[in-house]
Amino acid sequence: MPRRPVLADQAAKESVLPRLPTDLPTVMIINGPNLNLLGCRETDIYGRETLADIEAACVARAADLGLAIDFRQSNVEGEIVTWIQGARDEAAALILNAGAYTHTSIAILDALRSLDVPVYEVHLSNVFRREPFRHKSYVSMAATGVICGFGGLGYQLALEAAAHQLGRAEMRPSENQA
Ligand code: DHK
Repeated sequence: MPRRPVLADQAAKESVLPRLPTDLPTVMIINGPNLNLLGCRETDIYGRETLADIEAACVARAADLGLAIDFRQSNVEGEIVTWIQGARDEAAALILNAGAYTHTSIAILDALRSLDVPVYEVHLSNVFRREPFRHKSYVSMAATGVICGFGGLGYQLALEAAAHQLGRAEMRPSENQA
């Protein structure tokens, strides 16, 4: 059966995780333009995993790490800026794959600079092996760290980094077993 991409803004509206109040620290995960087309867009570069696959893997990993996630996607720069601003009050950390806005958006950089929570920049592809215009990242200028080139696994690595920085790493079941 062909894999269907997540429609634009579907990820925001139909998140696997209901937006319920939680006692767990929430990691907001924001995906930028064209990432709704993962799984059918330039699969030689981005792979066959859909955004829904990545979200499901993040939900499972976050549960292991004692974190909640709020997973979103938008093709609209201003909406991403508004979500980043919202992370000031709603999130303990932010994972951001800003797609092509990574390389162009001073508005996103300014919004990130308003945060005082850790920011993890993620890219599926290794942007440094690609065109020179992808080597410049405005997001990096405000990011705590950058993960690129590991496909969807990069999101889980970022969650792991967030768990360490938020003091949740001891929540891993493997480390709690006697
Ligand atoms: C995704 C995009 O859409 C590109 O515009 C970036 C990034 C790279 C990624 O690898 O996830 O240049």
